[in-house]
Amino acid sequence: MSFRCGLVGMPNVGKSSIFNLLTNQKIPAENYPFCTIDPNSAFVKVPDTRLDTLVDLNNSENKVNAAIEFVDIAGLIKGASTGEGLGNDFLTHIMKTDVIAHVVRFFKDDDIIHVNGSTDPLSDFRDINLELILADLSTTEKYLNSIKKSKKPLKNKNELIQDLEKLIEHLSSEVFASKFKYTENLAELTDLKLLTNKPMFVIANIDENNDSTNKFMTDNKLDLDLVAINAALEQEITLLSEQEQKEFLSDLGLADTALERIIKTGYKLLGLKTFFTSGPKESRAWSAKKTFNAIECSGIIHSDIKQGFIRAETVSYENYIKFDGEQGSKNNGVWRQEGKDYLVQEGDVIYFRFNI
Ligand SMILES: Nc1nc2c(ncn2[C@@H]2O[C@H](COP(=O)(O)OP(=O)(O)OP(=O)(O)O)[C@@H](O)[C@H]2O)c(=O)[nH]1
Ligand SMILES: [Mg+2]
Repeated sequence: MSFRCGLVGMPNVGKSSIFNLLTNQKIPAENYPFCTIDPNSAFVKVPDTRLDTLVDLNNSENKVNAAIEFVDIAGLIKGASTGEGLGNDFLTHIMKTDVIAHVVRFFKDDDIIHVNGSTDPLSDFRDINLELILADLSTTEKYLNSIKKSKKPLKNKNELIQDLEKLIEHLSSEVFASKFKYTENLAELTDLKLLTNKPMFVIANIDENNDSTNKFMTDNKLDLDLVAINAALEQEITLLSEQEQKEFLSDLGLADTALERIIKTGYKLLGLKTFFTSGPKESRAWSAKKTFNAIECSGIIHSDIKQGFIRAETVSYENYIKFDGEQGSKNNGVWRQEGKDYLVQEGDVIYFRFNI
């Protein structure tokens, strides 16, 4: 269960540079607006030191990290929802993502063209959000029309029409769909897909002298997460060893790399947890929805395991390490037998018993 994080924002704000930084790629990131046309995507391993420890402990032949996919999307400008700039292909690209990383330019550099002439994080941010809302408005209006015209007998048709009209009114007041109180009727509409229903966080592309992110958050009255990245600086330090990078970042008061901070935010917004499978052949980290029980987690590994599920033999990561693996955990009475309804905990090491 990997998730897809889309980098969305104005042209020339550093989306492709951040994409390169996160994914270790070298796609073009040049000083001209709309440098990116088709989206670029790449999978990145989710770093997890617990997995490294499991590999060492079991001498595993293979290590498989959980993965996250980043998609670098073309820049949007005011009017994009009606076809300005590169048109509204962006709708489809953003629609395919699970979480939106809204990249906002805070860095000042007169040499780097800004499509509006000058850097104004707040107004850039609002312009892009408005385009997303307008795109949703148009989607909802089309949807409403198709319901009105539909000859198919629909249960609760009148209520549905009223609910859609309320949603249109809400979007018209320039507020994200995620803030709308969905009725059961509307929540059931799996084919009404809206961009502003997706979880969003801000990536602030800052520089040494321009970290006005606190002011930005207060002025915006935002309850969104914000990850500040100095893309130019972090790109430079990728040449250093991992240890040197950590030291450099900690001197700046940052405990984690940009990638780690983004992954933490994504996991939080999407409500994800990690569990492990580990043995001499392979140690692997899996991501699952926080709400997933043992049988649902087993299905992430393979549908056969889910189908033939017998039980989950489970131990917490801390105990697994403390008692030196499976045998030690069994000897010390911390190796548990759990049924299909067991709510898997963050960091559990699991051995699924199944029968096919
Ligand atoms: N000074 C400075 N320049 C940066 C920074 N991040 C990116 N740039 C430069 O800004 C220009 C645009 O960067 P890109 O990463 O291509 O921007 P983009 O958002 O992908 O642009 P589009 O693909 O056109 O939408 C490039 O010349 C980058 O080198 C930064 O943090 N500081
Ligand atoms: Mg780009």
